[in-house]
Parts: sequence; structure tokens; C-alpha cells
Amino acid sequence: MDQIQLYLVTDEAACIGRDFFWVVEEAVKGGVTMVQLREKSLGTRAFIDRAKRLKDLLQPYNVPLIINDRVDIALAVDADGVHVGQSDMYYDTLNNLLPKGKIIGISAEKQDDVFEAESWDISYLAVSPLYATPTKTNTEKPWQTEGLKWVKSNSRHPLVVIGGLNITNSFEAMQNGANGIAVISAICSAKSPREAAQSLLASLTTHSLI
Ligand code: 3NM
Repeated sequence: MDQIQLYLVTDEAACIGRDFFWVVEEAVKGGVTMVQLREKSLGTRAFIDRAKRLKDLLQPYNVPLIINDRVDIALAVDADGVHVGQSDMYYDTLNNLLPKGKIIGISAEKQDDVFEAESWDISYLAVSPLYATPTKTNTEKPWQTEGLKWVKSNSRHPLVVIGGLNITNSFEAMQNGANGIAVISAICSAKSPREAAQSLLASLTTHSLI
């Protein structure tokens, strides 16, 4: 699944006052390969409006739109897929609701989650969180590199790492089993989201000089 290589997860607060859609478009111009719309406080109608606008923005770039948690929103806008965490909808329910061919991503926060996901037909497993991050503090214990290696050897799914990923640690994550990195602040809060995306993409295959 090449689309998970540089996965932008959105967070308007992390855009530090810049226009949300400008930040996403700049990031896409810089090489982001997939975008997840993650909204924890928008009302349903506003969420749909935002998802529609984001879908229109991403379509010309051929970048898939994933909706966090809300399957109804994904269906309403015909998004490319859904990402769920461990307290969101059950895999079976989600799989029944989504049309065939949609992307399904699931977060694995502990070893049992990894074992359980083995029988599921998912597009990727998110190793969550890889590192501690100020962007989301109500997480399980970070996996760290050792945990990532463990997931790699116990999962058949493509792996996305999330939590604290940046230019200095992305290469290490890729070397230890990640197929892609998911980021909020490293792109949304960067002075130039476009340049940040470019550098992150380059750092996935080359050691950073920083
Ligand atoms: N989910 P940043 S960590 C949205 O562990 C999210 O599931 C996480 O932000 C998880 O790239 C996280 O700024 C925040 O560290 C990631």
C-alpha cells in the first residue's frame, strides 16, 4: 500500500492560525500520499461540509481521503476509507457498512490488538503511538522502536507509525518495519507545510543530515 508512505492526519489547532485547506494543499504539493480528516469536535453537518471540500481539493492530486472514526461521514461523502481506533466501531460492523474496495485502517495500541487484527481484511495497521507526543496525550504506552520490531514480526499488514514522528526519527522507523509514517505537527505546524512534507518524504529513504 504505497499510499500510506507519508500520511497526513489533520488537526486545525496544529495549523497555528493558518487556513486549514491551505495547509493541506501545501502538504499535498510537497508530496503527502494520503490524508486523514480527524475532527473531534465538529458537528455532523460541518464535518460533512469539511470532508466534501477536502475531497474536492484532494481529487485532482489523486490523494485518498480517509475519515477518522465516523463511518457515516465517510459514506456521506464517498470518502476513500475510514480509520478507527480501539474504542471506535468494531471491525466487523465497519466492514459490513463500507462498500468493497474502501481503505480500512485500524490502530493497534497493544500486543493483543495486533493478534486480533491478523484475521481482518484491513489496508494497514497503525502502530499507535510509536513515540510519546504532546499532540495526543491520552494514549497507551508508546511502542518505541523495539515494539515496532515486535509488531513487524507478528503482523501480516502494512504498518503505519504515528505519534512523535519527525524528520529526525522517520528513517529509523522505516528501517525497523514501518511502511509509512503518519504525522500531525511535523507538517501542520511547520513554517512551510510543503517543504516539511518534501523533507519528510526524502527522510523516509535517506538518513537525515540534521
Ligand atoms: N493518534 P504528532 S498519536 C492522532 O497514538 C494521533 O493513535 C495517535 O501527532 C495514536 O504527529 C496522534 O504531532 C497524534 O505527534 C500524532
